[in-house]
Amino acid sequence: MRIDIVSIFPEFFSVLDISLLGKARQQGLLDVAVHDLRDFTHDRHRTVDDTPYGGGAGMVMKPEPWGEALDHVLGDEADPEATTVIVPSPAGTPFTQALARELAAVPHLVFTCGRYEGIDQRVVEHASSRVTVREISLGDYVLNGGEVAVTAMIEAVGRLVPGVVGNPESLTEESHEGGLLEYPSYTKPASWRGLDVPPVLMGGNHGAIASWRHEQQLERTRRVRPDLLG
Ligand code: JQB
Repeated sequence: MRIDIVSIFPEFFSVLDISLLGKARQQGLLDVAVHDLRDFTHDRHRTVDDTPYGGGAGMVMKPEPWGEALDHVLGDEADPEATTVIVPSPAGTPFTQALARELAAVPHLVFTCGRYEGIDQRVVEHASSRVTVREISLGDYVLNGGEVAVTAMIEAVGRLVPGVVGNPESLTEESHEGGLLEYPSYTKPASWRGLDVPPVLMGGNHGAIASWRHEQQLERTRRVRPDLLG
């Protein structure tokens, strides 16, 4: 999978050099390139923002640098099946595990990291005439820009790319894949600070363990996320 990121803070994404995604990049499973939006400006101050038409607080990102940056990363690509531009926004559709699965099947993802009050809406409109564009929100809270959201999205999508997570079974057993939260996990020692591991997990009865875990998933989901049960 090819991933391009455009941001005025390219150094933010050094985090992608480490851990699981860093290894996946070294193995060639993920090809990540980070681009500085200011490299696509032409004035001496490398200006990326301006005042909003219609008034209001804050600044808006100018369309011209974004247009040039997207022209650069998209090249002559025009297949809406093969390329998706992701525009993180508090006004986007919610990011979910199902959406992460969809995006993991797209060969080329382009992430646009806005700042200030966001990007001139015509950038979305124009890119939509060439490739698939999705405005996506990480969740219902306000961040200062797209970088943190993009990092979370790349981690969630990247680990679903075949080969990135060593044991693919660990992908299906976790929270949200089966529509339920995951069951609680325990490791050694069997007793710690007066707290014992649930005995069923130490009995070796695999049927009993599976039903206990499923019951825990249901109880936990009912208690903390009843909305998931519908
Ligand atoms: C600028 C962003 C998020 C991108 C996601 C999420 O856009 C704004 N509107 C009002 C106030 C502040 C901003 C700041 N901002 C670009 C940008 C916020 C994403 C964002 C997001 N994805 N919350 N905030 N879940």
